[in-house]
Amino acid sequence: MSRGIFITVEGIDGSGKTTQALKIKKLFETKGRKVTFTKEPGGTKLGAKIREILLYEDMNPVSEFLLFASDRKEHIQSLILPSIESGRVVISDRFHDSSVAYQGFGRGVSLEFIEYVHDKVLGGILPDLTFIFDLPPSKGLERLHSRDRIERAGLEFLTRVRNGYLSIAKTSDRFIVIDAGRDKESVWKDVEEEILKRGLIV
Ligand code: Z5A
Repeated sequence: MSRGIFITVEGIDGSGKTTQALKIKKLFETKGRKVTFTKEPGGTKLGAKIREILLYEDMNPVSEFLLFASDRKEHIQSLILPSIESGRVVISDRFHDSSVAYQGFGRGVSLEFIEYVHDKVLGGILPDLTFIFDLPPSKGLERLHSRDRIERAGLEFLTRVRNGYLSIAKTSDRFIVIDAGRDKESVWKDVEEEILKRGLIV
């Protein structure tokens, strides 16, 4: 059986990560791998309900983080771990690093608390590879026309989130920062090259 692989895509809203994640999925499928393509929030049935609350209700930043963590617990237990254990490639559009960047750096929730919950409550699972699609927030918002309350939080907030991503990118070699301000094909070239370079396709 092939080894399970866990890949996540991260970045501010409108960074183009979903577009690139779909290309990663296609690449692995072309090579005969079974892929679980999922997202946070909302990768499970319960998560879809949590997502509705998260995107449209105002709340305290700690409550917000704990709801993202509840969504993640369900996601890890019912989909991510079983898929990895059965040898699939799991591609998740957002995961733990979104909480660090948005709730931690963006909203000021204690980074130690976020890491504690991740390690002790959610089991501490981390991706093999995380692409951070880096883009100036003004460019991301232009692409999206601000659809929900998190996107509407504005430029200052998204700048903190972006800087948060760039700061955590220095902490582990699982992170790859990609300049997302270019056309889709140029971005994809870099993503594909990194996947091949890391020997994830055999
Ligand atoms: N959130 C959080 O705060 N904490 C957490 O722990 C987690 C999440 C897990 C989820 O929103 C929200 O939850 C998110 C963070 C927060 N903030 N907000 N809002 P979502 O799931 O609804 O959306 P999103 O994750 O932010 O992604 P998105 O809005 O779908 O955008 P994207 O994935 O970055 O981009 P895209 O869908 O690939 O592309 C967006 C548009 O740009 C589309 O029209 C593309 O055709 C276009 N595009 C893509 N690439 C390019 C390039 N290279 N050039 C030009 N145009 C492009």
